[in-house]
Amino acid sequence: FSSSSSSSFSLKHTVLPLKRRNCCLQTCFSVPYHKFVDFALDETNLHTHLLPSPLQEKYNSMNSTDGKGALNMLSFEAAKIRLLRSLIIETEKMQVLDFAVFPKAEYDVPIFCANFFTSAKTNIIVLDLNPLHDIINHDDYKEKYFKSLIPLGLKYAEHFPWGGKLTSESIKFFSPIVIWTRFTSSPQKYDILYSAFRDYYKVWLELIDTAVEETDEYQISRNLEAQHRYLAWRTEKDPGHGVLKKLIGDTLAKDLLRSFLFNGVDELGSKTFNDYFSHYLDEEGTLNKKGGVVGKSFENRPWDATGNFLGQ
Ligand code: BLA
Repeated sequence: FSSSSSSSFSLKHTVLPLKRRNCCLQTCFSVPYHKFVDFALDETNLHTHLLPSPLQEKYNSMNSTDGKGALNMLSFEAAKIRLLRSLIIETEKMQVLDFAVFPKAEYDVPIFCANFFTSAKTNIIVLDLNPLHDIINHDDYKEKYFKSLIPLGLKYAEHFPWGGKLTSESIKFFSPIVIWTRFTSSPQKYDILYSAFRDYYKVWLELIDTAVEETDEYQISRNLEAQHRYLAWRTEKDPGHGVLKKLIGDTLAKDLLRSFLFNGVDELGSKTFNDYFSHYLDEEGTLNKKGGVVGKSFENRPWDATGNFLGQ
């Protein structure tokens, strides 16, 4: 547990009381997610100039209701980045990293997404460059960003087997190089995960670096709507909701989701979840919280080794 290596950020997120660190070490599943965030911030600063986001003032650190857990939040923006934000949760029972970077609407670059949930028993991992636009039906967008990345995906698919069935809608937000996996905790796995995180993040930085600013109003509004749709999906359906609710209560959890994690859901567009995902409405027209209409699918990785989609 080193403290922040990004000296330009004298932020509170790495300063945890000693007691908390010891208790993490004793449970033997400790994984230093701060290290991941420090890497990402340092690396981003090699490419662009990060500025603290206005969100930082309100969302920085808080304790769970029972006082036994800590939530640490960071947020920044940059020339091409609307929002880079991270949430780290540390309790006696789990550690969570939710790290995402949202490009400005002038760029159709994928959204960087790292969601790692670690408990004593298991790890639930999603690491991806979430495509902004449909890649299952639109080869041009897939070719533009993912064709050259397939070997990177294959390299890690070897270490991280497909995590099994997932909410079927989610697959549309994932790229052919998504790492969706579950594993039991081990230091070796975390080393590989850290390596994957660094590789994926470096690749994402290259994409945003070389991205050319869109000037066509129609394309910008398409990008904006795609981001808003993504935010609407995640605000409503993120499997982390339940955990957050337990930790900090319903009101704070909702606020954290809408205003911090998926910031923009109330500002970037006026469509609702129902407008975007009408197939989630059940016969009575109420929101089907369990997603039962669509259900879970994709027992196995639905892309072949060349990046072709094999699902429906
Ligand atoms: C489970 N998290 C999952 C699953 C996915 C994701 C695919 C498998 C279960 C399912 O699909 O219903 C993650 N899903 C995503 C992501 C996207 C998506 C990243 O659609 C992006 C488009 N997970 C978190 C956080 C917590 C968390 C912050 O990201 C906790 C605070 C917990 N995720 C968590 C837990 C489960 C889970 C506890 C298992 C519970 C379950 O299967 O519903």
